Amino acid sequence: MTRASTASTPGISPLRRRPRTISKRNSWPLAHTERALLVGAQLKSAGSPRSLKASLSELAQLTDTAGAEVVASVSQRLDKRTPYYVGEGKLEELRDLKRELEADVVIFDDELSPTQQRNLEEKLGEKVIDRTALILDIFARHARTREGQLQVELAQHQYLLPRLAGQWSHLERLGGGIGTRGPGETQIETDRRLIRGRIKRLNNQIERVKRTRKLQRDRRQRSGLPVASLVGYTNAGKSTLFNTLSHAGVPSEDRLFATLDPITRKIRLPHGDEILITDTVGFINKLPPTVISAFHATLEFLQDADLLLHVVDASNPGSAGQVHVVEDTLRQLDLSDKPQLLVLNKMDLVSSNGVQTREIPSPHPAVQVSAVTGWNIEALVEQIQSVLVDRWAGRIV
Ligand SMILES: Nc1nc2c(ncn2[C@@H]2O[C@H](COP(=O)(O)OP(=O)(O)OP(=O)(O)O)[C@@H](O)[C@H]2O)c(=O)[nH]1
Ligand SMILES: [Mg+2]
Repeated sequence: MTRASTASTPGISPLRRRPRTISKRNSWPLAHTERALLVGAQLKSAGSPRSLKASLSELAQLTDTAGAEVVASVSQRLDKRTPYYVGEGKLEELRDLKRELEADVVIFDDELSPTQQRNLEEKLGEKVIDRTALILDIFARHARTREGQLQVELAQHQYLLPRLAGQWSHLERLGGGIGTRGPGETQIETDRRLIRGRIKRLNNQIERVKRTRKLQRDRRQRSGLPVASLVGYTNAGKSTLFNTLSHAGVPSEDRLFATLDPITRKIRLPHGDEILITDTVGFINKLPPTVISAFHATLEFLQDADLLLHVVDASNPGSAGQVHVVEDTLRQLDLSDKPQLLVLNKMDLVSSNGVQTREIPSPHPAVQVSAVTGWNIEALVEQIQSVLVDRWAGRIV
């Protein structure tokens, strides 16, 4: 029973197999496009109906990126937390809706606790997924480099471990006896031990990759070139801007988390100075701590940046909230003190659709651009030059 529910969690590698094979077997799309029912809940004290709606529409985009079809979205504002994530009445409604719409999977817009997950599986049947598992599934599809793949696998195992532990303590609570002995019990213990061993090995492997990366960083530092790093909410246009600035052919897509692995290019500024520019994974609201910690090796290279170019999709109605999420994540990564420029991107959409530029509260200087049309890129480059070259000059003195 335990094995079945473990194996059904998308993006989570069943044990004792190589992750690549498994994630192919377990990730979307399956034989047919899966039909997904989305569920979002929010404590009334924790946010507005608008933020609940925005989060659910982001979940729909994530679901689409993962290759499933959204058949309905259900939301509820709650007075207090519940064992079923939503209230019991809503749960009945979900069960009926799932049957009626023939949904294959129910996706919840927050990380479910192991107990909530088990409770929901009991009520709704197989295939209950949370936001974290969905994000990990997308990451597993998009990781191209060895380091990216190792980090995704680490995050998946860290996500899985307490869930197995939860199932284990559930059996312990029954106090042994009929139905709790035998292969099931041994299996959970074995699984936990295997996962711990795998986590340890993954950490070692990541550590080795990190050491190689550090050598590259040292070499780069010796090259003495200043570094500008693109950061920002997923889909803000970082890779498009990277391409515009460096004439590289990095894939950019209207999809969340199109980029996962970091990339660096050298560019020459108009006055002849050379700098390095880097592109990396985007941030998202409710980015699970396991993902941030697993991606530490990738995100660590942001520490080397002399300037952060915080790219914002200015045409998005939720841009102010997205800026807030990015600033929060930068704080968690200890990067808030870095010099920063706010790059208000997609300005071509802002003017042509009559969308107003929104007030974005930020202490950093802002430049409006369009990475797609190239509009005002010179002004951005001027700003980059003035921050980086001044700093660089300051360094040699
Ligand atoms: N209209 C318009 N679209 C843009 C602009 N910049 C980027 N886009 C589009 O926005 C989508 C996302 O762009 P990306 O460059 O992949 O965004 P990203 O920030 O790298 O996204 P992730 O790697 O997924 O985090 C693509 O469809 C781009 O064509 C812009 O200035 N104007
Ligand atoms: Mg990108």
